[in-house]
Amino acid sequence: MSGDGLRQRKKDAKAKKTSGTPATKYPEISSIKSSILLFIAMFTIGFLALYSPKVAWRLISPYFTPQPVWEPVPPSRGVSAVDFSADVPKREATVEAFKHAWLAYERDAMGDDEYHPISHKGSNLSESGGIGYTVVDSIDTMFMMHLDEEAQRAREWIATELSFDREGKFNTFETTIRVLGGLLSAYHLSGNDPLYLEKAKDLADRILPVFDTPSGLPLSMVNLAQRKGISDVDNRGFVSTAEAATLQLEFKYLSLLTDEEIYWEKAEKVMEVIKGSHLTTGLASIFMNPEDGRFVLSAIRLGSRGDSYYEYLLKQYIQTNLSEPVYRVMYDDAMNGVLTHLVQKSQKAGLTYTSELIPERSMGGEISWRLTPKQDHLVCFFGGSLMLGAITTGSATGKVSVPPRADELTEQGKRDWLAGVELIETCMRTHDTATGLSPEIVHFRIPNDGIDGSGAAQDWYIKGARPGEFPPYDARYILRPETVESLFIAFRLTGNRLYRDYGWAIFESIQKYCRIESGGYASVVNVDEVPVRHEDKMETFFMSETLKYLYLLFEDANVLPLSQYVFNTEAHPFPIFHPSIRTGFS
Ligand code: DMJ
Repeated sequence: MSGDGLRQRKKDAKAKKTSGTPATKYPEISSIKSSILLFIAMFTIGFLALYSPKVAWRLISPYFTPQPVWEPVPPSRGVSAVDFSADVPKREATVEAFKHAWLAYERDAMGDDEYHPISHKGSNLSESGGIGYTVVDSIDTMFMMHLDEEAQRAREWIATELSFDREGKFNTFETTIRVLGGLLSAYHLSGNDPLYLEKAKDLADRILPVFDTPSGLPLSMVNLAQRKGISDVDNRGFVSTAEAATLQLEFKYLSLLTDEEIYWEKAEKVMEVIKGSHLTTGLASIFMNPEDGRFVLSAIRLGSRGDSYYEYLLKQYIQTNLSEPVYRVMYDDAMNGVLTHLVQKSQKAGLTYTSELIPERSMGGEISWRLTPKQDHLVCFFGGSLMLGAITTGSATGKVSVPPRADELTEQGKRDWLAGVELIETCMRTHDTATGLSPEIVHFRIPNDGIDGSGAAQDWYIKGARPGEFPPYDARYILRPETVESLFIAFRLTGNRLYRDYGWAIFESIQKYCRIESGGYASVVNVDEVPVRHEDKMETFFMSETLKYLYLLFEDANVLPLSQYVFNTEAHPFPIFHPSIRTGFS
């Protein structure tokens, strides 16, 4: 240490000796003061405990209730956090898998909406011909994977064969997220090839009439040739909440690209109607009535028909660069409702999972809600979504670290982040099956559920699975992407190698049990049975989502960064933008 440094230390020590506060100068006075303060505090708490025990407990409980420890990510198995560069061999393995799927489809069923890899056949959603369901859903994955020749052939088909002048009942939501979303993303990633925007506009114009209802909520189906909305008679004309509220990213981006406000207005109106329906708990039932714009008494869940409603609340806020606070309010309300009412802990291992609320009407007409410990595979998008939400609406400081530090998040942000991390762990536990694939639906054990303990050794089980009988619907794996979607987000937000390891394990299981030797991939009917039995179908989201998220998990994180892109619910990335003229409703 230099002489100057030593002199400074001596000065500091002297200053400390002489500059104490009055209390430290006269310790006896200080201790009398402390005693008086302690007495007043004890007296106040004693008084409150007698007359208002709740208030007293609120004051003292933080000192007695253990506070959750901030552990932002689960520990990597023996490996510390890694950098974000590509894991090239694993990334390239996903490209090979994509080619195995695509080339078989192209060989057997080019242009058909869906592919059946075992019978080597294609099929269409309507008898009047395909609408490019598989081709359009896959093309942006080809751009990302630099499969230029495949992308060129897909473009050729779109240019020469694709027509939306098709009679038949097409699902409004599926057509929007897969085909409109795919075209818009292809437009952006191709460097604005006008073909894709032209097709996107043609399709959107055919879909628009679905919004012409008394409330502005869309009808579930559309006849693209007639440009006419069609009621879903199977569901009494109701539209599911996820379907109504998962069109907005696509229509708003189209509005930006074409400078035509009609797309924006129609999509945003839906959100205004939902907000106006007064969701006191922030939770949304899974059906709404397009006639009056109200919620219909029906289940509340994060699974089918509910899932992407919650996803798009957050993503609409992100899409317009956090410039529309109404979505932040709606999202935060929804998360408060979900975390309070739906998120549960399992009995033995304390796994975080989500339940469903099922309405029941008594003979006297009174309604009560039954909590059911059922979790769809679809819910597994929610772990990553919660983490993304935590650093977005739960950020206390604006920009947060990777992974975020406790002091960078609000209390709600910390709550959501931890729940997201835990939910991903739970989803990974549902992969603890004979195939390493997770089932379509799991149930968690609750007291008095009447389940034979030997049939459910772990905290969750597949309902209705009986030895010797055909597997129930719940036991299937249909090539869904939700868990790997969450792993991709979690890796980008933490840099934790564990998430890549998890993703690789799932990819290996898919390779082992879903890959069809002659080409393509198929669903398995029971994830807990080896050798597997296949179902002859390769869902379009396998190439558009599952393989894309796996590819991006192993790709350099500078590619499509989450700070610049928002992924639609079918994994089609759109750039984040700042809207110049429109403002959200309030
Ligand atoms: C996809 O079509 C979309 O992610 C949708 O939101 C629901 N899930 C399927 C894939 O599982």
